Amino acid sequence: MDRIRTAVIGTGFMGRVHLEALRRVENVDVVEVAATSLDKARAAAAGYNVLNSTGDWRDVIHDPSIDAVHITTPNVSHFPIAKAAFEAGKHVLCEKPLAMNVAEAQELVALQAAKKLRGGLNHNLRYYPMVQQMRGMREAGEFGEILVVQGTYSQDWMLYETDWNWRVDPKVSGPSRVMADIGSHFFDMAEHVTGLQVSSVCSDLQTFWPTRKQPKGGGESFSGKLGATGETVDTPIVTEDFGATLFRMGRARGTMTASQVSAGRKNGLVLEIYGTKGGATWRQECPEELWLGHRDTPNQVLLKDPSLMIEPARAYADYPGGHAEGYPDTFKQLFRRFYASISDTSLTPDYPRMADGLRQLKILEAELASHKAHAWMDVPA
Ligand code: SOE
Repeated sequence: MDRIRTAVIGTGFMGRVHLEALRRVENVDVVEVAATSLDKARAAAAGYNVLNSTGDWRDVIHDPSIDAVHITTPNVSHFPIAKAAFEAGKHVLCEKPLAMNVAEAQELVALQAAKKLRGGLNHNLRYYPMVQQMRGMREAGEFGEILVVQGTYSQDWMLYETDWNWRVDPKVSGPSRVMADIGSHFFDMAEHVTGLQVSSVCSDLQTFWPTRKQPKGGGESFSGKLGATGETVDTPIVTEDFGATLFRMGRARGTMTASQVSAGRKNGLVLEIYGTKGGATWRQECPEELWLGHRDTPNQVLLKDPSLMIEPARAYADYPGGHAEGYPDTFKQLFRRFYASISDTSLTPDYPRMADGLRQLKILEAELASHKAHAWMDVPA
């Protein structure tokens, strides 16, 4: 099998997770790391044994020997980098959200199709084995017709006025924070698992901290008590700390909340689905378990074990029962499938695509419009 030469652009929390996961993809060599400074790029490259580094992402784009790029930079640069990469003939795996708005995302979807390149979007959370088990069981009809979809994505890392990260700046992150950053994971998973599409939304957003104390030296994601200390500037905040959405998926009905201020919840994505024959609940904080709900017999908890999983889901579990697979493994599963589709152009992509990124931005724009108008909004197909 030909080896694929790839580069990672961005060396924050996500860049490091991508670099690590890429080392677990058999036919890929990471040949360059790009950051906003050469020093940062060198430090990340050294940590993952990558030979080349640059302080300018354009060097990667202009290198004809590079086949694919991973974009793990703050949101505002996803669009220009992805556009330049497609124009230069490179496959793109982009962090979410795909772009700052629907119009940019539409341009990327069209460009990728015109160039006949592969484009993946990192909604990695689909690839926990027990999420695939839930999807496989739903496809096999085990829950019957899905009636109710409920859940949350709750975190606490932005609870205090002193918590700071680039995601609070709308010029860098976009007009929404929690709905774009984590609400989008909930909806991607809800649609992926149920096979239904969100058709309309009614949303309420809240910014609890109208100003935050911005550290003069910047702040890291999830730094919590280890966060920056020292001089700060009081900075006005316009993006939401919390959001709630009522939604319709055709005949099915649902509710979700997304929060970065829920004390004690570290990465609490919960998806509950209830159908005419049974229900299921998956929790990211206990990802190896799937709760199965029954009306007339005792409920069950299925612990991940490939030998007990439904056939299509088994391929997403690489370890035996009792050998936990977690967050970093979801990246490995997604990247393997992305690179397999580059090696074998006849493969139908089995990973979130540019179109899925566009879909999430359509849901997001409907949520923002709904909050503003205090009204239900339809989500265009
Ligand atoms: C921050 O809220 C964040 O890192 C998200 O950006 C990720 O997508 C999610 O997986 C964990 O939380």
